[in-house]
Amino acid sequence: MEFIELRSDTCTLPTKEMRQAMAAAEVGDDVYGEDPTVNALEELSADIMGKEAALFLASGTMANLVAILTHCRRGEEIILEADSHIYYYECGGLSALAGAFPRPLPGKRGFISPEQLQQALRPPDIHFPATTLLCLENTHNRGGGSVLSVEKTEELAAIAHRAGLKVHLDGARIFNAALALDVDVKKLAAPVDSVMFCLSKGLSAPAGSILAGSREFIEEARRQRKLVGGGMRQAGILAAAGLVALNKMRERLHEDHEHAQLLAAALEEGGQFRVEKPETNIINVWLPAGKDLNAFIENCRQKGLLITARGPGSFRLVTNRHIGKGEVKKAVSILYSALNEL
Ligand code: TLP
Repeated sequence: MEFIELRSDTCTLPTKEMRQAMAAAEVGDDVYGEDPTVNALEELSADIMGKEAALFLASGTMANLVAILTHCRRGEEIILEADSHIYYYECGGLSALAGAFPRPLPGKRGFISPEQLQQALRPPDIHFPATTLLCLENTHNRGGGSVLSVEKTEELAAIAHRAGLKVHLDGARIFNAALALDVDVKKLAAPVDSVMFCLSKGLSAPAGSILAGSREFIEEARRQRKLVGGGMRQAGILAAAGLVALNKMRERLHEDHEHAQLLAAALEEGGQFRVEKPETNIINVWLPAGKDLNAFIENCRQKGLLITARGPGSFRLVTNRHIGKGEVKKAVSILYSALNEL
């Protein structure tokens, strides 16, 4: 059966151009810094983010972990939002592997307020861990692809910096955020010390994420990447697809946002689901009270639609390159028939 794929934009397949670039990629040993394609991808990434340097990593999870290992020592406290990907979906790696101590704050659609951050900052005292890092996420995954403005990013980063913290931005979908805000992505990255973004989500590369920051930060991050086994040798094969992703695929993300709007509006029209208004390509949806979420997801699968649970009674739809207007229409009809059969 041909499935309609709304589980995640991570499921996007590489384009023909990516596969050709991968086959033709010039490669070398990247641990020696000798892979020209990885070097080109890192240079382009740093340039796009407006940072001094960048590093290619296997995944977004690894890039966030390496950022934390580079910014923090064991026992230090990280302030982050309670639904953030780093806290919620990364196997507790910040503690298990980096030895950091998380201070999760509840946010609104993924974002904490400047007041909350201010209140969470405690004066130096031997009872408290040293707080050294603030992590932000833009767009926010569990917030339903919600977007943090340049001004809010600046405000939160300024409070953190005044208190001596560094700021890391999980920008897995930062190009979606920049598009929704109609700003250059550099403006979203400028207030933070490090930024991570994924090549393998809406941009459709088969694998890979980038961490960008100051030259000094990236030099140390390169060592931390080696520590976690992330030195990948002839990684230019993957970086070649990443270059196509950055050069060719950013310009089509607006289609995913438009399809998310269409999908949300059509679902809402039926009146049975509670649908959160999408800001980018992720839609959070709630089933009517008392309906069995697992049975609903299985019904959808049997009818050819793939979706994922996000919490009790709630699921997520993520538009991506493989979803056009036809798929949106079909998905809405499957979602309603799957609900009516419960
Ligand atoms: N998110 C995945 C799942 O892990 C939930 C998805 O399907 O959305 N930061 C953010 C904000 C993310 O959404 C993700 C992936 C990551 C980091 C991790 O990236 P990968 O999957 O490359 O490790």
